[in-house]
Amino acid sequence: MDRLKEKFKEKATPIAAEIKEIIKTHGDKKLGEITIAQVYQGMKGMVGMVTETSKLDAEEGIRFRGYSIPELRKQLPKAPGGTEPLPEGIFYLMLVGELPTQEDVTFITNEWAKRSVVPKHVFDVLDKLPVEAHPMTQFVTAVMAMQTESVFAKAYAKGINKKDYWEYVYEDSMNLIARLPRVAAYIYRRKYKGGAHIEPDHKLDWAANFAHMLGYEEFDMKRLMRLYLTIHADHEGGNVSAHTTHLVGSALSDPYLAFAAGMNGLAGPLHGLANQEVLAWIMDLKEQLGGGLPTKDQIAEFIKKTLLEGKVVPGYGHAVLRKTDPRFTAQQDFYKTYIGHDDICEIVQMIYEVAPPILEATGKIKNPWPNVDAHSGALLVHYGMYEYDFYTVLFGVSRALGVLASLIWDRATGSPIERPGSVTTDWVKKKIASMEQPAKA
Ligand code: AMX
Repeated sequence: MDRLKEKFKEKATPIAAEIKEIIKTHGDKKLGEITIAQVYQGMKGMVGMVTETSKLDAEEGIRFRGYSIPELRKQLPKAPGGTEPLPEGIFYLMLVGELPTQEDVTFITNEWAKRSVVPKHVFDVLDKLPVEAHPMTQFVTAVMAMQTESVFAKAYAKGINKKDYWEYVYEDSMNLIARLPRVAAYIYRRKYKGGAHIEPDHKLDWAANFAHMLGYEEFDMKRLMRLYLTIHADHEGGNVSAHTTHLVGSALSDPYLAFAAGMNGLAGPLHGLANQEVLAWIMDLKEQLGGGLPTKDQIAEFIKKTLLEGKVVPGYGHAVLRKTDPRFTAQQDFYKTYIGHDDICEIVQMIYEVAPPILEATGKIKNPWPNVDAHSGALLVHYGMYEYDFYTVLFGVSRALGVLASLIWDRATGSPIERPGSVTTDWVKKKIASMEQPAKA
């Protein structure tokens, strides 16, 4: 058993026993009430699952195992000469529940390098897809093609003891995370760089090697990639990609199947595809105004026009957050610290000043503040990655860290198949009538 797996086992075994005890002793205690609005409107605010890796606060934003993003930018281990955290560190933190040492992250970097070989048939499958296929379609297809490698699926077919599930899910998750940058870079180079692929450089950390395989050798892009892959990793359990991975995994579908399902959700414009939508929206704004830097008044008019057309302003709003997303703030800080001036990033700052009061004035948008996607594309464009329909793949590579760490926890704690109840409108109407009866009597 490798040292990370050993450490996880040490942590998870007593917690799994504790959870069993909590269910036995306190299982009938109530955590809240369910309203009709929640049932019809996406179950917002309804506690429905346990996710150990991170917890979202509506006002403060995300905390990973209790640590905020500013804390993690300071406290997680860095690459030599680096200033941003290594994503290996946030994976360790989410999986183990403790801040890693430099040695812990080096172990993960080496482990992922060892596990990173992608079977040839995956590239063959990608090569058969039309190059125009959306990068997320290609990404999910590649993950599905890699499912042939699932050690969980093979072991399950032979027959395994329930208590050992997590070990195989750990192996699949580590292999999958190790291979995703290679697959994503292959898609990028195939689609936008005429198929001129770049071999991995295993002397580099996971994020820097990813930047290298994408074709970006500058120190600054590697630094951005480390931050990007850290802050997109997890956002508690109820978001579409995390919840889908958890749900599909609950049927004991292996990590490849579960993660691919989650990625299909990330590919939706209200979720992870919003980062591409933001850039498309800004480019459209620039084009309609004849290029150059727009004024704040022009931006305000463009926002109002978007709303009048019945479209969403991408990068703004959130199902849980009610303040500026700290992932937005971290990227804004990166811009101010390392870039200083860039036209697209300046437009992002101007939108941040102009959009919230306009969105608030609609009276219906619950959160008028920017989310993570409002800033990410502008930084990527600054370093030369103009192909914005690729951005969600970067998000997906990062999201693997959180949802797969959670999947390992699900299997280690004996989380069962998920099966919430559903009702019909007829049922709801009858329920309302029965609730109103005593009041009328
Ligand atoms: N622009 C225009 N309208 C918006 C809006 C926005 N940015 N955000 C919310 N609204 C609208 C909703 O569409 C809804 O309209 P309706 O009543 O006519 O159906 C109304 O305001 C109330 O919505 P809400 O309760 O405030 O939000 P929600 O929980 O239903 O949805 C979200 C949350 C993120 C999908 C929504 O804010 C949105 O569509 N934002 C733009 C897309 C985006 O940036 N998504 C990325 C989110 C982060 C991520 O997952 N990566």
